[in-house]
Amino acid sequence: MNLYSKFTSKNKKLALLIDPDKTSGIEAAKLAKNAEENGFSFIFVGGSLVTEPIDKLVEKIKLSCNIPVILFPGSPLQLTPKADGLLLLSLISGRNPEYLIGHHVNAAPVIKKYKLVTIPTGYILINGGKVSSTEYMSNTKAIPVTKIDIIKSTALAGEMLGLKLIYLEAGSGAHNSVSEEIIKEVKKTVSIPVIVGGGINNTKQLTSIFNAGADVVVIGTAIEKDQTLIKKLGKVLKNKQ
Ligand code: 1GP
Repeated sequence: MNLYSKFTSKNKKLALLIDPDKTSGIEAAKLAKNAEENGFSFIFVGGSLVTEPIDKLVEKIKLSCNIPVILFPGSPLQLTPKADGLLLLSLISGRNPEYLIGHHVNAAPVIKKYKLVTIPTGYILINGGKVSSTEYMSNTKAIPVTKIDIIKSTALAGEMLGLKLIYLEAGSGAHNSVSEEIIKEVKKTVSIPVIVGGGINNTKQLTSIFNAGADVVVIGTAIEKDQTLIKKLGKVLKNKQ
């Protein structure tokens, strides 16, 4: 099965996000194993600002689990051939050319050399109730939650441009996760899989986000704070299959 088909499969999917600056290699390996045992489909690795080398971290995660380890990079410095693939993010909610195509030009030869499987992803930042690291680091604005037509058109334009996934991002540690209404509307608008992340802290939120139509849900901060959440989130996932 190729990597992209793991995103397009009908079943609901959970991804654990590991930020290399917040989690050591040993800890990341333990979390990844736990996530796999509880039905998670992917481990995403990345962050807005990563100062630790990610090679060794990815290597350690790979030794502890068999689910795909996918780079979710905040910058072209966060690349390693050790990963199974890469979400090649284009920040289509923003108007900063560096995050739309500039960094990609720098990264492309390295990605080719590393033979990384890439999945072109339309990354849409939606206001999560506070200024997110993504917003600050990318020097772009998040789309206001009330501008649902703009969010839908952005996702549709991404699909028409040939992007293969839409990622609705409220920002890591967001006060408000992406609303059910936004997820429902985007799902009605595009036919590619929709990933949702940012500020998801509990099973109730996860259930409503899955019910709204999210194909993949990404959780990082809440699990960093409470690892017992992995099992609880896994149970929600099981009930959805
Ligand atoms: C951030 O969507 C991810 O890019 C996950 O967010 O850390 O808030 O779970 P959290």
